[in-house]
Amino acid sequence: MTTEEFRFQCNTTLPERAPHVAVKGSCGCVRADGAGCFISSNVATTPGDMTERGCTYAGCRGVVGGPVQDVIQLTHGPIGCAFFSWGYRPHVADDDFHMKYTFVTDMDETNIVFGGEKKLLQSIVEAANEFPDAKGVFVYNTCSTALIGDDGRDVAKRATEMIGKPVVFFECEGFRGVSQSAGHHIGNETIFKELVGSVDPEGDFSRAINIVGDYNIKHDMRTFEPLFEELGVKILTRFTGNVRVDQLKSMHKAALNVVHCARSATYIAEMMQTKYGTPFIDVTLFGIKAIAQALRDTATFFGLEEQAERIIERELAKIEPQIEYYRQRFQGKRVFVYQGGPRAWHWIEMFRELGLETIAAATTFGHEDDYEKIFNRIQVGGLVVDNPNVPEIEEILTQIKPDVFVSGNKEKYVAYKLGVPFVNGHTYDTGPYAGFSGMVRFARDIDKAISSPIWKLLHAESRPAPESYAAAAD
Ligand code: CFM
Repeated sequence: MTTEEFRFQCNTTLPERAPHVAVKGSCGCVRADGAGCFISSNVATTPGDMTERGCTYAGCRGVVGGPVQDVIQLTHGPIGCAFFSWGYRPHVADDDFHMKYTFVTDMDETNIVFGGEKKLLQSIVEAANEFPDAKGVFVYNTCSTALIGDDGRDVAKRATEMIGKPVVFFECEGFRGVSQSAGHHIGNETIFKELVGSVDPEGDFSRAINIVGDYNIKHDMRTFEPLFEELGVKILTRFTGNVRVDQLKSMHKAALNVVHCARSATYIAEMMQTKYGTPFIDVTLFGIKAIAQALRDTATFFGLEEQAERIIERELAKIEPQIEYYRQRFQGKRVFVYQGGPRAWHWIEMFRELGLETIAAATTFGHEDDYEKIFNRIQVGGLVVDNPNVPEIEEILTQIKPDVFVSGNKEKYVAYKLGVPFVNGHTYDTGPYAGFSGMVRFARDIDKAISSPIWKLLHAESRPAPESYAAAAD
């Protein structure tokens, strides 16, 4: 079945889903650049829709605040909020403090009736005493504590004085936005207001950059940071992969912000530009052309073009033969990619470089600018879906039959049950996938998924025996 002929059967009772599904070129204009294509996005989920979205708290605690390695990450709310945001997205820091511990005020019925402020203050002090090496406390508000009106900001102020370390309160209660995307925004604003610029170290920062919007999933940073350093720039701060809280405080000293995840972190780059005049550039650190361009753009800013070309040439020579091997193997293979936001459009380019064709692309919480890029990059006839629910994902997998599905933990088992080769593009089962070396690893994992003999066996079970078998049996 081609994507143009495809219609979701599962949505007959949910007509609100129709504006969230589009096929590039279906209006007949067939513009290769996708300009004019439109899909409804970043709006509230329809009640009854089995969405896979996360909440505002998830975006703030899990994505932006969570990776900061040397602070206590404290959830002010019921224990479930803390448990389900713990370790789901691996924050790979040099020491794995956050994989070992999670902190929560554990609000129960009595606290909800009588208020949780006292419990919050006690929890902050107790945690700070138990873990004296921690350099501060990040407190995340949840739906329940916001609804009862706990004044967490005031508690944080008092606690800061008591423990002598920054206590940062994030007003990221789950219901505030339509998805985790609002939590990214709140995380950016809070860190900017509470921490950035609070210390002013001396030194030469004329060649200092911040890597903004990378979260060091399975050590992604190891693939590209040495290349930036080799250019001759100094990486001052990361926002927020493997970062220490003191590094966030001084990130305003950098000469340039290099922004990778445009969805989750452009906010802070824009705020720094307004307040401190720090320019920023948008880059993509996935894919061969993109990482080369990221190095070139950074180099151009500092006048280091020659070094950039040398590094790019060397790295390309290392990986090209391997990429070519996979390109041969991937001929004619089709991908369905479903990521949270930018990775969907980052990776359409990456797949193209590997000789794979993207037949369907979806995001959980992408905004209009993400979809513009998806429409621009996907081929004419490509299916684009905003915030797909599980029945929709099942239909795409069973009807359009991609050769490989690239998505996250939530979709992994749906794919396996349906016998579809799968690669975990969110938290990576192996990885890292960024940079030049990550591209080879990504290709290897896609190849392993597609070529695994398990799929043939699995489909053989469910299919009627081929005629030749029947003939042999006669
Ligand atoms: Fe940015 Fe991310 Fe993403 Fe994101 Fe995420 Fe992620 Fe993602 Mo999973 S910050 S928007 S909220 S690139 S956790 S590292 S993979 S959905 S596309």
